This record gives sequence, structure tokens and C-alpha cells, in this order.
Amino acid sequence: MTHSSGVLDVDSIRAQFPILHQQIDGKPLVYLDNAATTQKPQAVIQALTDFYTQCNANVHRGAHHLSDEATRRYERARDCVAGFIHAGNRKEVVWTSGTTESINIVANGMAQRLQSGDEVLVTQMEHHANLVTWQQACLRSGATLKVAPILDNGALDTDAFTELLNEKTKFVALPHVSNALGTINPVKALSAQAKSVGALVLIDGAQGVAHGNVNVCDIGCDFYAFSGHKLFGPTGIGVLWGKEEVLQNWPVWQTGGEMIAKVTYECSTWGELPNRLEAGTPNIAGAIGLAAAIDWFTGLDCDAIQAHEKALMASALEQADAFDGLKVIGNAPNKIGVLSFILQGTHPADVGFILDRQGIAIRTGDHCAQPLMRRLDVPGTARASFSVYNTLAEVDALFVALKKAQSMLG
Ligand code: 7TS
Repeated sequence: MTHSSGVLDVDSIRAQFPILHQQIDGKPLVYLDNAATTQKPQAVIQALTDFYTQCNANVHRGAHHLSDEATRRYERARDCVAGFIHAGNRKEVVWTSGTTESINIVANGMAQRLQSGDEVLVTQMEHHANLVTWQQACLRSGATLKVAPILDNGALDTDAFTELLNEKTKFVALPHVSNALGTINPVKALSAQAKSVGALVLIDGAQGVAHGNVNVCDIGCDFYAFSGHKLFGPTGIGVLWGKEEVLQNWPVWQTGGEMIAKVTYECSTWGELPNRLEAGTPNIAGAIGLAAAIDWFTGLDCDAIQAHEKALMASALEQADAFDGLKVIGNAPNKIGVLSFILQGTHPADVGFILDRQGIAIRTGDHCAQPLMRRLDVPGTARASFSVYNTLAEVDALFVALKKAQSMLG
């Protein structure tokens, strides 16, 4: 879906998203809340319908045709994810309900290994999913949570990050891309530094996966977590990738069916990866839907996607610069997809409300990053976040609507 010139064919992409073609209060929908969740292309909707109309059955039970077919599609989905993130092998791909559960599996295991005197390092730009989990793991284990600061422009203070690493650092957790600011972290370099002091590293990839190539081996982390719904896939499905040698002895998360080897009334032993971390009937349709999303996404030209998102961002930043009374929050040199801002003298929630009346969907509030908002000294922000199907005309529509909001609220 690129023009011969290598430019993303946004019209043909939009045509595949049924939800985008509607009016809100008589105004065309302009969906700019992609960091919260992305819309789903017809290919994903069809894969879910096909599963439920052709082969719905439980997996790994193998007694009949439907179960065999469901298992084939479900395990093919795992191969698809493994290829997409360049996993070492398919056993490293664990299905979860989303980024939040993925991080909880790791933090829960780590809480059993940490002890007083150990340190866990996160950053000031964490989503609560990658902060509260580690805070609680530290509280349970007696370890100390350290927080690497950001600079005023929203980039990570990498010097301070380096200084905080030492032989007590047992775990480092940080986002690939900040959901509130759009800052892209240099995850490969930071992982290498963390590994050099012997720490395990988790990258929160919730916002990282939908913008281009993710190669977990190249990053050099031990864990990478993401959600299907931010990658054009269904809600309720996500992935925990972990290096095989790290995952294979990881403390089990939930217990029950599917994850065991042998069970007696007295004790149980655990199965092999990845099933040992996947208790119970999984989200089969979700996994199949996520694979359809990845197939769809990887059919696009990655360079063209990145060029398109850069162009949207450049236009948004240029119009924001020229807008009196609008302050952009987060100006890291390396950022993607997110324009967080404050319209001076107004509350973000009021701005969001007025934009909604004009058909424009953005998110307002603390973006599940309350300590970050405090660090930036703002109550919250309004956030427009862009995806492959957004157009430059939609960016223009955002700023026209913002002028209106300013005149109504000012
Ligand atoms: N980490 C980051 C960086 C996120 O952006 C989010 C969700 C999560 C973790 C949690 O993902 P979940 O799928 O498990 O909920 N971020 C947002 C957001 O920015 N607006 O709504 C959800």
C-alpha cells in the first residue's frame, strides 16, 4: 500500500478501516487517540469472524477437527509474532492479556528474587503499568525503587541513568516510547549499559511496536512487553517476549490447566515454555486477530509509514509553534506520534470536550503517568496521537478546532 514513489497510500489504508467512515454530530470523525488504542482494519475484523464462524474450539485438546484447526491458527499466530519482533524462537512468545499483564508476570517473578539492598531502576516517564508494578515488587521484596530523571524537554537524562546503575541494580524497566510525550528512548544503548552491571532489562513496548521495526535481539533486552490493541489488533491480547534462558526458569504466574506437567493431590510440576506461563484457556480469537493485524501491518512499507508519521508530526509541531497560547509538552529531539499540549488558561478536559463536539477524538488527563505530570508541573495535557491512517488534512482540522476551543474558553 505505497504509491510507486514510496509514499504511503493513505486513502487506500483508510478504506480498510470501516470505523473511520462515520460522522460524529454531523462532523467527519477525526480519530487522534491512537496511543490509547488503534482502530482495526477489515482484515482483523474478518479474521475474528472467520475464527468464530469456521473453527471455534478450544486449543491443544486435539480430539476433533475444529480443535485441530483452532490450534493450527493459534500457534501460527505465535510464529507470526515471533517473526515480527525477531524473537530467537517461538517458545519465547508468551500470550498475555496485554502489556500490563506482561509486566506483572515479570515483576511478580522478580519480587520473589529481589531482596533488601537490591535496586530496581525505572524512569520518570513511565506509564503506571511499568511503575506501580515495580513499586509493589520493591515493597514486597524490600528492594529499593530508583527513578532516572528526564530533562525538561522530555528526553531521558541518560547521564543520570548511567550514574544510577551499579552492582546493586538487579532490574531495569523502561519504555521504548513514552505514551505521554512521544519520546523515543535509545533502548539498545540503555539495555547494554544495564546488562553491563548484570541487571535484567524489560522494555515496555506498548507504544513502540506500532511505529516500525522492533528487533528484540538487536535491542539486547531480556523482556519486551506489548499489547495487541495498539497494533491494530484486538483488545485483551498481548505478548510477553522473554529470552528463552531467562524465561524457562521464571516463577510461574497463574496456575491451573495448560501450564502443568504432572499433577498429584500433593504437588504439581510445571510444563515447558511457553505454556508454563499461560494458565487456562487463552484468548484464542485475540491471538489470531493479532496475527492478522501483524500480517496487515507488515504488508505496509515500513519506511513509508515512518516518513508519513514524521510528516504528520512535523506539520503538527509547525502549527503548534505558530499557535499563540499553545504550549507543547515534550520536545525531545527523538520523538514520534504524540503531540501533548496545554492550551494556556484552559483545562485539558474542556479542550477535549469542545474538540469532541467537532468530531475530533483526542485524550486528555494524566495519561496514566501521574508522577510524570507532577515532574512537568502540569495537571495533565491534551494529547493528539497519530497513526498510519491519519492525514495532513486531519492535522489541520485539529488546529482549526483548537482555535475554536481557544475562543470559546479564552
Ligand atoms: N505502557 C505504556 C507505555 C502505555 O502507553 C500503556 C497504555 C500501557 C503500558 C498499558 O497498556 P495496556 O494495553 O496493558 O493497558 N497506554 C494508554 C494510553 O496512553 N492511553 O490509554 C492507554
